[in-house]
Amino acid sequence: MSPVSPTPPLTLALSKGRIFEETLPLLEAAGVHVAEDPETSRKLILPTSSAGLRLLIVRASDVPTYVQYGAADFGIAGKDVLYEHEAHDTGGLYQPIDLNIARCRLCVAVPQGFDYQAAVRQGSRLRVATKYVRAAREHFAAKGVYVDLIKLYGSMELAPLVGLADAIVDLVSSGNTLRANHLVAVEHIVDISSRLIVNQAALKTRSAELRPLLDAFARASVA
Ligand code: PRT
Ligand code: MG
Repeated sequence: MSPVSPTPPLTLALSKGRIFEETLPLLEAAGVHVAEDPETSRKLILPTSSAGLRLLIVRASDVPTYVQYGAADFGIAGKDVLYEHEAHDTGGLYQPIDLNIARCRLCVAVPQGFDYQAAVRQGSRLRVATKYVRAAREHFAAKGVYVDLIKLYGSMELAPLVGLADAIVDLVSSGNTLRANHLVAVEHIVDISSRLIVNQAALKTRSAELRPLLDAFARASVA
């Protein structure tokens, strides 16, 4: 008799922090428990109560890459991350479900007292700092506003305070970070939430295992 190799568990890629925390109830709805907390455990691969599912803890912006190359079968990523990822890489990713978690909005913000509307009316060329270069470029192009985009990888709120930029394009949820840095949102670009993404090959070859999880996530995310 030839030995039968066991099927490897399905691998779900996601980031620690808000996405991990808001995914736990969705996993519970699918009957899956996660015993370890990635904030305290240093493990990057977390087992679950299901032998058929493990979690891969990666940077939020790396989730689409792991799923696209099949290192993870599926993953959870914000629309902000997916939109920027698609700017340089398309294909290989199927996006079946809006999970409605980690909700926020992408906004243009400026220092309190800066007359953004007047600057736009006068056709001033604005310096805008952002991590979301594709979304920002398309937003200002659609409005016909001239901008010089400055790519940053975090703490965009600092840029206008130290003269690096006139404005920022960043995610806002409670608004506390803007307020604490004397900034104000002047334009709402788009609402953001997180989507489930699935590797296209895995969707075909492992659909029997994936389907019950996708169905449970879809039911729990509208509840
Ligand atoms: O932190 P890291 O550089 O590793 O990556 P990341 O910032 O992309 O990851 P993480 O875990 O912070 O965010 C993961 C995803 O959560 C994002 O891709 C968004 O889709 C979503 N999300 C929801 C948010 C927020 N809400 C949010 N408020 N991501 C970031 N923020 C930041 C925002 O950039 C700003 O600095 O929180 C600050 C504003 O929050 P408020 O509550 O003060 O308005
Ligand atoms: Mg962050």
